[in-house]
Amino acid sequence: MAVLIRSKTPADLSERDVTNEKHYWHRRDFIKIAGASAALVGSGLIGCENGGESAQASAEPPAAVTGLTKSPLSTAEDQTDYADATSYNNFYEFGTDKSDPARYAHSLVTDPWTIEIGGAVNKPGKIALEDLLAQHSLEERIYRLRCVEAWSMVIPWIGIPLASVLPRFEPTGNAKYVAFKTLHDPKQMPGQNRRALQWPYREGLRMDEAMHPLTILATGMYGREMPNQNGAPLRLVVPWKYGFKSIKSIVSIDLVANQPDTSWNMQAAREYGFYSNVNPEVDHPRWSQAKERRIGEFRRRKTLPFNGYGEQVASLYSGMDLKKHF
Ligand SMILES: Nc1nc2c(c(=O)[nH]1)N[C@H]1C(S)=C(S)[C@@H](COP(=O)(O)O)O[C@H]1N2
Ligand SMILES: [Mo]
Repeated sequence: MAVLIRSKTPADLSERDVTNEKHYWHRRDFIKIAGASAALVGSGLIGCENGGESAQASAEPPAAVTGLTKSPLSTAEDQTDYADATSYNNFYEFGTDKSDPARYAHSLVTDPWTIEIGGAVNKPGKIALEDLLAQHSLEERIYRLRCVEAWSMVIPWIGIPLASVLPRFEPTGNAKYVAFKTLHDPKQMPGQNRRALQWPYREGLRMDEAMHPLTILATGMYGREMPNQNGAPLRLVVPWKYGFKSIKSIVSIDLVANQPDTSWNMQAAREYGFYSNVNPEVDHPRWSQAKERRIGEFRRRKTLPFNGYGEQVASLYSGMDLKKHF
């Protein structure tokens, strides 16, 4: 099914929350109807366990999150419509079409959810997400997300800084990198029955990137808990890097001595490097990275180095050749 991208009207800007949700639920109804018939045929996922009933189950609105503090690290730019941010997604565990995650990700059970922290730490262990969150206050941070496919969004994320989570597990001197993994369970994630990527999805950061104050573990967006298609219940957000670094539905975090494998680098090393910093000067081998289309806008924008966060993060890479370490 074609993805509907609606352009912004002044009404949306003044009544953003209410209007967006109305459009969102309206669109869900549309998907429900279309999903029962022709739209599923092209997806390649028809016949898989949860195909037919998907839209209905995903129409449950995520619960509102209260008691948020607003982060001073937020951008003041116009936010992407909620409907677009939750229907135009990359989450290959549910299929490779942009519309697949919204249609299929309801089959993921996100509560209860446990995260295992291990590797070079003095206090390894498993922790229930609710216990982890009980130790932190949730913040809202409005960050840009820039996909390597040359589109971008501005999303009000809810989360906690990774830098306040890792020290609890007491990283040792051998902890130079952080390795993240997504859940691997083809019953819940039907896209894992195909070899679109090697599963589980994995990502990594250098320790100083992981500890940077801009890096967060996100548990929600737009004032609500995380929709499944956006990586519930816990995903990474690293706003100066391409979106594929922001691994969804995380079940393990390992502190490691050596640069870890990352899914897209394993898939196509020429196209996706470990660092993945947004860089208008380094083209993707198959397209330019100089411009991007902000979802909801018509005219393309110039892409900024480090996705516009250069002032905060460029020093992490001083002395590195960023054409080589792309
Ligand atoms: N586990 C997992 N995480 C993932 C992906 C994925 O396929 N699987 N896709 C990545 C890519 S390419 C992007 S652009 C972002 C998209 O996040 P969004 O759908 O919330 O906009 O998620 C990233 N995280
Ligand atoms: Mo992406």
